[in-house]
Amino acid sequence: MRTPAILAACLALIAATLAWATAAALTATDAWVRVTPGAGVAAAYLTLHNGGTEPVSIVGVRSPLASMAMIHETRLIGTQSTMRAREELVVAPGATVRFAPGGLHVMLHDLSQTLKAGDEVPLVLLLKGGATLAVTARVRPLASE
Ligand SMILES: [Cu+2]
Repeated sequence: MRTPAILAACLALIAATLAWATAAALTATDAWVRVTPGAGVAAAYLTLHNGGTEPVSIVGVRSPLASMAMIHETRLIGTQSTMRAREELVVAPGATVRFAPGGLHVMLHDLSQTLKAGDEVPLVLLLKGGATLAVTARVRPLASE
């Protein structure tokens, strides 16, 4: 009975192809980091574009320079600015999602080194299905918007 083995191999191949397709469809540009001196945390911003025909879900972020990284969203509730974690961020086919001060950002906690303008911060976006997208963000001076 060889069919199950062949079927399993086919499914594995399809899964691998889907994961690759997902990663290739999502592109990240304009990645940068704003540091607050002495805070031990920093916010990273970037622009995501889904050039594919399927939604792409981002389910996590990692950085070798931070012990913890997560997607946050800043919202104004009344006059109070609050941040909350986004467990999953879906980028629709053809959509562009812009992370920017006052909105979506990647929060970097417990930085392992002091960041200064011009430094590069590697980020890895974890996509649903197991694919990843590596991005390099450059540190900009504090006054940047
Ligand atoms: Cu935050």
